[in-house]
Amino acid sequence: MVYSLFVCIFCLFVSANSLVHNARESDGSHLQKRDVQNASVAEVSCVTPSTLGFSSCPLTDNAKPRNCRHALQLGHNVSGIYEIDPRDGLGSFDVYCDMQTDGGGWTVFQRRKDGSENFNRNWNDCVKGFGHLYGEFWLGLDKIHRLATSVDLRIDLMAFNGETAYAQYEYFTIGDSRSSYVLYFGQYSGNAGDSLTYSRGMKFTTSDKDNDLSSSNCAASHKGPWWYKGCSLSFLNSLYKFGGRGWKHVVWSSFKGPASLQRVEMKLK
Ligand SMILES: [Ca+2]
Repeated sequence: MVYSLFVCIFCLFVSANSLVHNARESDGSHLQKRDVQNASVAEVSCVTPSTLGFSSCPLTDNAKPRNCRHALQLGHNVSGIYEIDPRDGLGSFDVYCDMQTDGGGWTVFQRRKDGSENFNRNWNDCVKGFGHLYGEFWLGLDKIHRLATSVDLRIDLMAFNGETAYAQYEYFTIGDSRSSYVLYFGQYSGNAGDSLTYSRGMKFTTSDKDNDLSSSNCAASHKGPWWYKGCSLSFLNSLYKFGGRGWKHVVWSSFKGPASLQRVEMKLK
């Protein structure tokens, strides 16, 4: 009798808690729905980390950030992998967001840091992307095209002696596949020197697709795909080698001449 009574009280306790929990859930979804209905544009500011915590925010498709800058505006200020949707009807994908450098909000599309990934890839690999977002990677020309819509390009560089520098370009844009991802951007700023303006207006070249202005294939001779003219002053997709020197290595010539670099990140905001 006493045992039954105890079980019954326990059941009531669980049921009551469950009701409260369900009420909270339906409140939450109701609020979310109302927010979606009231939104004047196709984006919804979901519950931010400052109110309920990062993981408690169930993102609808419309609430996915458009890019890392948008993710930062939504309150996500920790560097890491985020699912973004550029709202171009082509769907969402994962990117690495740098939320520290220069105010954060940078969508990283290339990283070299330890030589673990082979960057001397063919055209299809460069279009689709390769590598790991926490390690070395190339996001892929199709995705870079979707993100590079007259935004700032920042290139962070570190030499093997630990010295750092950066180059930044405004209005960074690359064309689509029909243009062979032609490269456009505006003014340079920074302290690494300008090793990219030489490549302005150039198409992307890989060892199996020669779009450069040289009689040879610059990607083949410099061991890495890039926006070559005839050929280049920067080789950020070429061979990674500690102590390496020469124009077949990870080089930004106005920073350390032909000396191979220890770390590179290319990012957009
Ligand atoms: Ca050529």
